[in-house]
Amino acid sequence: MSDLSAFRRAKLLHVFNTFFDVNGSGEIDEKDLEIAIQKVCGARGWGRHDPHYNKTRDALRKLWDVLTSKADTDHDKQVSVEEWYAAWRLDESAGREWSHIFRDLMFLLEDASGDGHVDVNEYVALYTALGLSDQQCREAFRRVQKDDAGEVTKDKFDELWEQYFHSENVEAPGNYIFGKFDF
Ligand SMILES: [Ca+2]
Ligand SMILES: [Ca+2]
Ligand SMILES: [Ca+2]
Repeated sequence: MSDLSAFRRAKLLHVFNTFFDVNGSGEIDEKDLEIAIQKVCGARGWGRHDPHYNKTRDALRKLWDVLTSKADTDHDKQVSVEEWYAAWRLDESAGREWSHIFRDLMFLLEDASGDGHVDVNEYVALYTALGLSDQQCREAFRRVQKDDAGEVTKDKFDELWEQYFHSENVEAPGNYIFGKFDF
């Protein structure tokens, strides 16, 4: 993985740890998926009979399928950190088709109200559910939307996503889209 910089690896590892390896086992597997569904829906007050619950579960399952289809190259039904890095490197040379599917699903998850914008409450609710502190999330969101009016549209999200996953610029606002600001 020598051609991924330490900075980009740190950003990738944050998403791996926060979003996917929810139980901290060092690998992503189906157990993490179930916990993530419970955490995200629980934090938003969506019980099993809420239509939002099904929508979130379906989005997370799809995200999981997209992730494993690309990254689990040794087919052990787990994604290791090295497999995760390798998937991102491969995607860069393959036109980023995979990461764009991934990106669109992430936006669906973040925009809990479905109005096409991510606002501060949606952002903070999601990342605190995944274990980040409220204070850290608020500061990260403040930096994300520095030049905007307090909400992140899909177009803006796409731009920030590119910065997060592909930029070496430590000042880019996109570095803060996953609830963390101190890389
Ligand atoms: Ca795990
Ligand atoms: Ca694997
Ligand atoms: Ca929204």
